[in-house]
Amino acid sequence: MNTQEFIALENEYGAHNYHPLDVVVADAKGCWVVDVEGKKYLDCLAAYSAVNQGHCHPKIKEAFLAQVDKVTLTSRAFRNDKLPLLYKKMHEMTGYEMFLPMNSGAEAVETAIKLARRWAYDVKGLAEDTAEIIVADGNFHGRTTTIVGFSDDPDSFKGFGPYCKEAFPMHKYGDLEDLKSKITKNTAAILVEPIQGEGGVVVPPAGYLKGIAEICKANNILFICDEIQAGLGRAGKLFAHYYEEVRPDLVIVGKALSGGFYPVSGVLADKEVMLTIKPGEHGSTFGGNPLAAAVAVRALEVIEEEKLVERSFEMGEYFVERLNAIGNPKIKLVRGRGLWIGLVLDRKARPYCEKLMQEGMLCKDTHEVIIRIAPPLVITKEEIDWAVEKLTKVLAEDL
Ligand code: IF1
Repeated sequence: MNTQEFIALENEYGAHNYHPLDVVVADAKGCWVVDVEGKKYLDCLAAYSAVNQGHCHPKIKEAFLAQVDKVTLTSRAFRNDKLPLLYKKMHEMTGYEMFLPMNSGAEAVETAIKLARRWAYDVKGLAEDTAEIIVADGNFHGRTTTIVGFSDDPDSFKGFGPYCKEAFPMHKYGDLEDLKSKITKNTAAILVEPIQGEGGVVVPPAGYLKGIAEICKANNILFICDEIQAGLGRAGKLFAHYYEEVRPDLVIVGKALSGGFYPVSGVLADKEVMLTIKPGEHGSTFGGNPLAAAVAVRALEVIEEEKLVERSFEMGEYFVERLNAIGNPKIKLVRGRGLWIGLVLDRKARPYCEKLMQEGMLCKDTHEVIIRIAPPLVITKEEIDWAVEKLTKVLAEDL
């Protein structure tokens, strides 16, 4: 079948909940994907940062295949011989006392919400059903009904209500004074992304995360940091909140935790918070299964062995420098951290993403005018040069 046939089949029988670029990927390795016609593309989205380690990483693949030969799923009704190793690895890499594994990012966010509420009732002493979790405008934390209920993007929330708005007061992202004004005696937690992805790679003003940590400490509130997309090297640090030397009470991880082989997510916290949830009170059939754990351990080891965090920082600086040097007035701003870059245009970005696709480079537009560039962290200088050449050429056109 060719590209058009695959697209026709998908449009006929698949739900229309996405508007993808019309490239049908059949093969991928490292930073490159190949479509069904055999055309190669540089992947500058990296599956929304799930393949930070590069597509089909050979070491993760080896761990995946070895585990498939042993046991893939036990459920948590029994123990397995891989999950403890993931717990240990998470602890050693991050310093948090405990980890609670789930599958998708949204599930991990839900888990953090439940942990924060339970902590608020059992430890902080709030009255049952009164806990408030402050969120930010422009947030993106997933697609479950609770989570879309505190989104301010109509595409996310409209037509899926009713919601419990009072439980999630919203403050202006980056504005500590506004945040303070939203705190009440019932505030249990503050939930933010350290950098907003869907918002268009929005880096908050310096001191914002530090300010949140101080406000949380002063008011006995939990700081929840959603590192699902920003974390595990994407932003040039293991976690994006390291830029401000804060230690959130809960850190949510996902995406690159499995290098794209398998959905693996979870929440990091210390015992005071984690042990508030008791046996039988939370879980998931697939969460913490041996295949997920084996893949996640190897995915984390690859980040360390290949120094992907440091690479992201260095290559990100180089990429931004080269983008700034393009000097095309259509580029209003280049922003981001590490290999997570938003190219803000003075016009609609989608036609440029489509043209880039024709040139062999895959990027995703967001918020109309922003081209999001987030390649696998294994990208080389030569590949960045190649990408800049394509961007220079395409942006010279009036689309
Ligand atoms: C889609 C964005 C990226 C996330 C943060 C939780 C989740 C996500 C910070 C939920 C998911 C995705 C999913 C995606 C598009 C996407 C995205 F543009 F919306 F913001 F990556 F840039 N927290 N992000 O970014 O994780 O349940 O999806 O595993 O296609 O909807 P999930």
